[in-house]
Amino acid sequence: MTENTPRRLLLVNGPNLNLLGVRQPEIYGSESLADVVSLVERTAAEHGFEVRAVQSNHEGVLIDAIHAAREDCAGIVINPGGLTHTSVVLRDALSSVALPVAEVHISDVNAREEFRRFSYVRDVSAVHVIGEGVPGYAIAVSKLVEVIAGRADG
Ligand code: CA2
Repeated sequence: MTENTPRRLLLVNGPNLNLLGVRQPEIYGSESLADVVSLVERTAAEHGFEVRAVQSNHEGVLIDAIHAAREDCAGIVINPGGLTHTSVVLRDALSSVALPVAEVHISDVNAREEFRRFSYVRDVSAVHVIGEGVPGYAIAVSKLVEVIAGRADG
């Protein structure tokens, strides 16, 4: 990490994750999106980072936020929701900004329907946290900060 490394992370939550805590608690738990943002902010703060959080049901909004992160963020924590399994566009956005990415899934996507096993984001992400519930976002932040520190030292 150099003195020029921005002390900010982008948190991206994709389509339908605004419904966290409201629907399907048996799969996604009872914590809300606000709880996720608060957890990520607290964890990032422990490492000296602030957070810009975006959730959208619109792919283009997510892509604009990822492009903007190039200017002032050191890394991206993303739960792309269902776009994980469908979106070349989202993958291209992540790979174009060349920031370290942590891919998070609340549920164990490998233990659900077959179509959830494939991720367009997997091989453009340095960190993967899958099936750890909402606490997985905190794990992702800590691992991403390690990657950021390691990159800038190299
Ligand atoms: O497990 C995850 O975090 C997912 O990324 C969630 C996506 C799903 O399409 C992925 O396969 C795995 C779905 C997000 C929808 O979230 C909801 C939350 C509460 C109620 C309804 C949907």
